[in-house]
Amino acid sequence: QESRGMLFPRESSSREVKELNGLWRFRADTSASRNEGFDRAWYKSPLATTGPVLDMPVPASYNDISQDPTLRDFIGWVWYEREVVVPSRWVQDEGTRVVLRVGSAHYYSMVWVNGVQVAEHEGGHLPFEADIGEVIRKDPAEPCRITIAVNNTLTLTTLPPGTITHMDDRTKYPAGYFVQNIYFDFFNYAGIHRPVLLYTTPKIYVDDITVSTNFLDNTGFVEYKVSIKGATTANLKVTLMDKDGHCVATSNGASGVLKVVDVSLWWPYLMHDNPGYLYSMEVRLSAADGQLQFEDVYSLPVGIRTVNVTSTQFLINNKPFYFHGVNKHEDSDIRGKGLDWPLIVKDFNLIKWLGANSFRTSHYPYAEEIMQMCDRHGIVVIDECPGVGIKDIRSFGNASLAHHLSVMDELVRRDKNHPSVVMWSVANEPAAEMPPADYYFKTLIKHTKTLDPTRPVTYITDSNYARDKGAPYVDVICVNSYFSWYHDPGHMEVIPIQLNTQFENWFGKYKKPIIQSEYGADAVPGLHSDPPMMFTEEYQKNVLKRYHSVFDEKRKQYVIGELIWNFADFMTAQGITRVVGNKKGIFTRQRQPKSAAYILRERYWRLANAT
Ligand code: GCB
Repeated sequence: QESRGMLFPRESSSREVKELNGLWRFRADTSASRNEGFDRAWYKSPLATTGPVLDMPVPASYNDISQDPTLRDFIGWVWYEREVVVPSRWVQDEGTRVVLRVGSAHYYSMVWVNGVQVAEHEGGHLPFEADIGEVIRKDPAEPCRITIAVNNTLTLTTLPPGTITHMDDRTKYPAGYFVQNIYFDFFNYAGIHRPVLLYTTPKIYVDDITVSTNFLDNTGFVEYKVSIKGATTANLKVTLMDKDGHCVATSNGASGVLKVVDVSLWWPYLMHDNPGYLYSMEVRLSAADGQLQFEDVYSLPVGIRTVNVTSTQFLINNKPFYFHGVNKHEDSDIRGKGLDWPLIVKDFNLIKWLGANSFRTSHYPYAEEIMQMCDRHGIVVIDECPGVGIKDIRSFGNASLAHHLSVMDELVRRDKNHPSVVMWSVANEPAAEMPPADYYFKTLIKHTKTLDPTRPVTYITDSNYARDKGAPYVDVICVNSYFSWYHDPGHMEVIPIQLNTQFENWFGKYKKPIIQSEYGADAVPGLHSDPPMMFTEEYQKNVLKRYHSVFDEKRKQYVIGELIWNFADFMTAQGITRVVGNKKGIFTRQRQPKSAAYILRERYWRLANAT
């Protein structure tokens, strides 16, 4: 794919948006070859002419929508299709660019418009686009038919990685039987997970904007860079507006610095009584092509803040920030990983009810709509890429690394302007003790810092502190541990000594601040016992309390955060340690509190009031 900006599609006086959410036609390619759709070119004619179709909502995972068990666990290509009425002024005006955008589809996607391929993209969780003006103008009378084929197969070089095992023993398995192995602990939901839409820009347009911010005393600075496409030169006028729409600074040209007197900084909520302050940066392009004049307008929300890391602290706007928050998943009943506004708003209400000030996007980038909510509400984000389950030594090879680097390109391009994002996480629990992990993480972290020199970079580890090959390259040490769960199950009394040792070892060796990036215990809601036993609400509650007393001691020194695993119960692959999913949520999957939620709520509000 050509290098292009990934500005979130926003309407403006020069841009229109048309959402394509709702019902699409759908078919899984269950043929033995798993390739009938390509052999018979299902994209060439309407899907209903080549076989049966189902109704499928977009956005949503397809897995839990039907009663068909083969669709729930399907591996391979599925086909989506719908027709769109394109406004005729979009088609007739050659000066209008028409773009098709997919918010995300898991995992590998190919897109056709009226049978012509327009896009191909590897990776879920991140958006991709295609210009389709040329195709729809070929035959303006034809309805615009969009076909999207999505394949959820994971291999050693995908991110996350996986493997396929073919079962050839005919006494045990039917012909052609195979399974998808994964090395991460959440269900491999698939399909079109985020909104699909069409939007327009003029053919000379603002392609990308990058801002970085700073302040000195009462003056804020917004350094910006705009890239344009469709022409080599254009006039650019940049205006920064405050919340009330008053202009506070202006500039001309493709790059510059906007100076804001009496700046209102972007603060995390709980740290300031006017949190999540956003300016609006309006970029106005005008350019000529022969006799024709083009004007493009794009407005980017901008929060002015700084992030710094010392050997013992995480600083936002030069003030120490302590992460007391959650790890989440994009996961819920029926829609799986599909974007769902009621769920998003409910989750933000629960985050605030808890007094959580932050979350990590475990274990993949979340929807842009969620990141925008974080900006506005002042919720701090550790932005994680889908580098989860890098366990096999072959997944440290050159092809894997090259793909991982390009996923970081896409992630940073998408999220670089969010003030809520304060740190990148390039991976979760990789096999960091393997020899190739040294070069792998050195390269990956250096690359990420080149893409974005303004934010610290980390990855989340569960390796031995002395043998972790990537730790020397991170800015913040993020450690997961499950004392009295995966180790010494049932023995909560070991937590204080083991957790103390954990912190002292890591800090002693690296002299970097530490976040407890996961800890927790499964609790089946409604199971009770005293004395506490594993899987009861009491056990979960008591594990948390024992961790907390150690956090409180180390917080005065170099521990800069604690993120509970997990915000809510979530679906996983089936297995003997998972009772219809992972039950380490402090809320159920339906977002009702377990006893542990009240413990955390009390603690987080106490921490909030102490700062
Ligand atoms: C972990 C993983 C997370 C799992 C969790 C668990 O260390 O990072 O994805 O869900 O443990 O509950 O086992």
